[in-house]
Amino acid sequence: MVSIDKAAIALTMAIVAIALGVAISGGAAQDAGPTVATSPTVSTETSEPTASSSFGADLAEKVREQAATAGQTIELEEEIGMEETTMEETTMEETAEPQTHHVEIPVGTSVPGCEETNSCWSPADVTINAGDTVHWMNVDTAAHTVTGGSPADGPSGVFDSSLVMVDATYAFTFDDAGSYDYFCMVHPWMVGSVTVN
Ligand SMILES: [Cu+2]
Repeated sequence: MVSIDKAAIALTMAIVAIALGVAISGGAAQDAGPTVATSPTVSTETSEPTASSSFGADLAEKVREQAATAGQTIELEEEIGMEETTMEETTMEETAEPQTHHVEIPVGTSVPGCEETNSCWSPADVTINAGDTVHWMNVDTAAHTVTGGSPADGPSGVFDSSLVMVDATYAFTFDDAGSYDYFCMVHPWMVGSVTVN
């Protein structure tokens, strides 16, 4: 989502930059013809030497006109850009692809201790969307299980990897929203959770 938003902002900025260039060149072309000199007591806004010079006054007028035109163009483009961003986000939600979330079974979890820092799984708690998959990888030097439920209540039956050997993996797709505690049946201090939105 973040990269999409950045892309949308970059696109909008590019559109504005192009529109600004067109507005300025268009304004310059319009002003290329005979210009009507207006009041000589013009600007304190520009640093052009305006003193008693009708050319300077004309130039200041042109600069102000171009600035005004460019300002209007930018406002218009910003509105268009915001609409495009909203449409993209809506489309993203409708077509959101299922994601895979990775959890490692870290080294050293076959002896107690990791539970003190909630690090028996890395990460121990993950939050996903319905339809997403969690993929566990055992990078420890011992076998473990990924078993839905809790040490106190036992296996829930929702998912159970059985033994996941060293360097092996287990994956489960969560189709239903809810909060799923899980643990390792070999090392019951290893507890984690998956929250499915
Ligand atoms: Cu274990």
